[in-house]
Amino acid sequence: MKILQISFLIFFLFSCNSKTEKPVETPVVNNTPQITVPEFIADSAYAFVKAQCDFGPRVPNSKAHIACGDYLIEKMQSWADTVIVQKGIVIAYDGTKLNFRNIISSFNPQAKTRILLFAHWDTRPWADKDINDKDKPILGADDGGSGVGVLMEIARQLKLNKIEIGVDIAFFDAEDWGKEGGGPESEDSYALGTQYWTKNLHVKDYTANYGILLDMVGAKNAQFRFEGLSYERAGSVVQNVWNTANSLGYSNYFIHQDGGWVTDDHVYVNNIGIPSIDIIHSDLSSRNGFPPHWHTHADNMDVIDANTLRAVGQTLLTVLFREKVSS
Ligand code: AHN
Ligand code: ZN
Repeated sequence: MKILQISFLIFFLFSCNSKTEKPVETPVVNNTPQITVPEFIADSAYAFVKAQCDFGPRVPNSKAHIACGDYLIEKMQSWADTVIVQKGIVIAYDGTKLNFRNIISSFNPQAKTRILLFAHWDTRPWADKDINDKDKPILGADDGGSGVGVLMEIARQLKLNKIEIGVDIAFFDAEDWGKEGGGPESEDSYALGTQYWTKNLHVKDYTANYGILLDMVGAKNAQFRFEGLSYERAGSVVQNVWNTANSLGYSNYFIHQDGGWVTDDHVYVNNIGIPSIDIIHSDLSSRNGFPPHWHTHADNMDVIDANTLRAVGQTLLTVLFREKVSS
């Protein structure tokens, strides 16, 4: 009886074995399409930051501001499908009339799935955080120049490499003529160009799936942490961007940690229903949470590092090219 059982068992095992010895080749169906993400050329972005600084401080109502605006429009026209320039006057908290231009460039303007990337291109009229020459305008290599430089290189890459989704790149003006120190006067005193745009959209009924603001993304060893409103209103975008950065090896820049809350252009874009995040330099060792060069004359090309521009730019290009078109 036992022998019979064992021989059955052996037969059974053998028959199973013989089945697995020659497996039927079933073709592996790969539903994930191959995505190639273009390489972000950091030296190119660096040159775009320097080109802006070479105009001098880009303070509204100045010659350098006009000249740099013309340069940005010309460059974006050479890369994007459409460039719309919004021109007007906004009144600053101190009563100054600021001539502004918002420059909005689009790729695949007809596409339903859209991502909005934005940065401010004007620079602060004062160096109020400096100990010297407080009343002189800053160069704003990082605060203004860096975000625009990264987005220019992304625009250049989108011209060279077709993308399926729609991408809008907005350079907002008159961000940094704001009042420091709180109080009713400082409320809504920053981001005047963005505030204007949210009330006067460049395209009727414009919307985007989400938005990403770049603010001070060029300094050596910069760190980016979860900004409060970004996490509250667009937590999944924050996670996607930070996880993507980490997967590319940029975890020294993109830290999975809470930063502070910042009143910035993204506040107003969130207010019109486009969930938006702020990638902004966070410095835990400083009292205000910003890097030491912030609103000082040290914010010049010396603080800019191409490696930081690459970390941000390559992360964004990867996020864009992995985004799926919704039907
Ligand atoms: C305030 O200082 C209130 N918000 C920071 C916005 C800003 C200015 N980002 C760069 N410059
Ligand atoms: Zn600033």
